[in-house]
Amino acid sequence: MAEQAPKTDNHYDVIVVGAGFAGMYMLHKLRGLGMSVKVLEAGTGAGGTWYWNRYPGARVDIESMEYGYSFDKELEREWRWSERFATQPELLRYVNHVAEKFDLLRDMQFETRVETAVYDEDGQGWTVQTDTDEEFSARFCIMATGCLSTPKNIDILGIEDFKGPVYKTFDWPREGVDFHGQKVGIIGTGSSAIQTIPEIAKQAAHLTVFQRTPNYSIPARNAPISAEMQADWDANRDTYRAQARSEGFAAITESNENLALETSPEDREREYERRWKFGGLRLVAAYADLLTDEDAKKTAADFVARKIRETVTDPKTAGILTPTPDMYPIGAKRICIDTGYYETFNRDNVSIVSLRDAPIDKVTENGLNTTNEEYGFDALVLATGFDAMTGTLNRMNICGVNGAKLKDKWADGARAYLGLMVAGFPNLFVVTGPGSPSVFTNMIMAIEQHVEWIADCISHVNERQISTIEAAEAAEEEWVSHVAEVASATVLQRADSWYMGANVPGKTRVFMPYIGGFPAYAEKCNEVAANGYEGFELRGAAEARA
Ligand code: N01
Repeated sequence: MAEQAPKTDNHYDVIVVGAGFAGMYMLHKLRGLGMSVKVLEAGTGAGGTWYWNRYPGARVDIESMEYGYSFDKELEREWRWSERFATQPELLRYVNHVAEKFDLLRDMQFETRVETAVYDEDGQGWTVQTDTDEEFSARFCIMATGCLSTPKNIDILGIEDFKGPVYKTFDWPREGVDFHGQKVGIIGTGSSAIQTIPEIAKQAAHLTVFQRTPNYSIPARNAPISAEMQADWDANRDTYRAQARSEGFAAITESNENLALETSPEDREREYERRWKFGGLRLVAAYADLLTDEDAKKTAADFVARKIRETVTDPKTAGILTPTPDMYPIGAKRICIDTGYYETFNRDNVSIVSLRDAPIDKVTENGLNTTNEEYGFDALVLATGFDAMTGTLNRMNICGVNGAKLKDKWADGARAYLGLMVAGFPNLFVVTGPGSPSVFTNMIMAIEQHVEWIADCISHVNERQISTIEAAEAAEEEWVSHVAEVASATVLQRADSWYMGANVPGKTRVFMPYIGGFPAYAEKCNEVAANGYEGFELRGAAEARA
């Protein structure tokens, strides 16, 4: 069949790629500036992460009250979360409510995956091409493509030979899956698996969990939001939001300057116990040295290990489920927040296989062989994770000045100034890009801060009739060094984590998020803007770089 020429009549002020929380707010904000905007999204609806990750048990790991958008008071007042940690269906209802309230859908085009984004040779903006064979152009292109949106390639031998269904947590069937009466295998024990294992176990005849590396998981203590909690939030919302923004994670974690190693074992135990009982992320924020000191981390790791042993009745299973400090320091892989995870291993219909002892040899027609044993099952679930932070952008063919490709520039690790813009790629913004706090914070707060900064920046550029803005090489270099320096002061680089790109074979090992804390980062962004976008090159129409 002859190739069709792409359509060319789609010009906008801004193209936003992705209709998750970032793309939705970006659209709303830019409309407020009177700009024409098109949002292009691969899914059939808005919601990003919460659109794709529909596996049973999927929940937010930040308290729902803190997770909703904060930019609109009326929205905050009118929306009622039903649980402390909202489920994916509730989050998707919220997404649709926001989309309707701000009339967002009319500028969104779904089932449209951006494949190529090319900086125009005349220096005036970007042209993107999609898998629908359409072409769109705009002065600005904003990648609101998420940090965990491209699954890593499935690097398991024989997976295509399996005769039964293979379900992926990151692309779960919209109609759901009924596991009743089935023998199920699941590969992976990261956050997704830890949330879905208890739910699948409730249905399956038998569930076999294949674990390569155990994770530290903390109970969410999820519960309905009580009338008292709702009333408290209604009365103090602004204070709580400000408190979240003042903390490193941009969430209320009761972080403080106390040091685990300067606290008596009894007081430390009491504090860990209090936070363990409260549930969620607070345990890992108990002491400032939990980020930087291996011995401090060991105190928290020992505490969680003890909890695992107390919960899991079979000592061998408990041993397999318990990470040890020689594997990686607690927190260096993203802490998981669960509902009944460890308890699930006390069920008769659940077993765990340690792939550390005997790795997967291959997947077969009817199950899986490790180097030791054969396992049979009817359905396979993959919870194998993402090519985080850079995967989506590297897979898109993004070409900047003189056709330079982003993926070549990032071959030895992502480079971006403030995680917002990349030298050589004028008028292209990234929301929560590598080098920004992003995944080390409450993502909604990080998204709002970036969206507002980008909108202000575009407004500044427009008011001064500047045609292009681009990160300066020197400023980018300095920021990338700073991100690395801050990370190297911690022990987070010791794990083979997705923060490091180490979960993807062949990916350069670089710590990608900025962990200097949300307040310091936001202050730096504000300073840069107040100083006339220091570290950026702003060019007028006459000097636009082609
Ligand atoms: O992915 P992961 P995830 N053979 O990379 C294993 C966010 N999130 O989707 O550690 C065998 O954490 C891999 O083993 P190992 C959250 O930020 C949030 O679970 O590489 N095993 C690991 O156990 C989270 O951190 C929520 O040795 C293989 C697992 O698969 C991030 O998303 C919920 C393998 C992958 O774990 C990613 O979580 C869910 C192989 N070939 C996710 N390849 C919330 O609560 C991989 N594995 C909001």
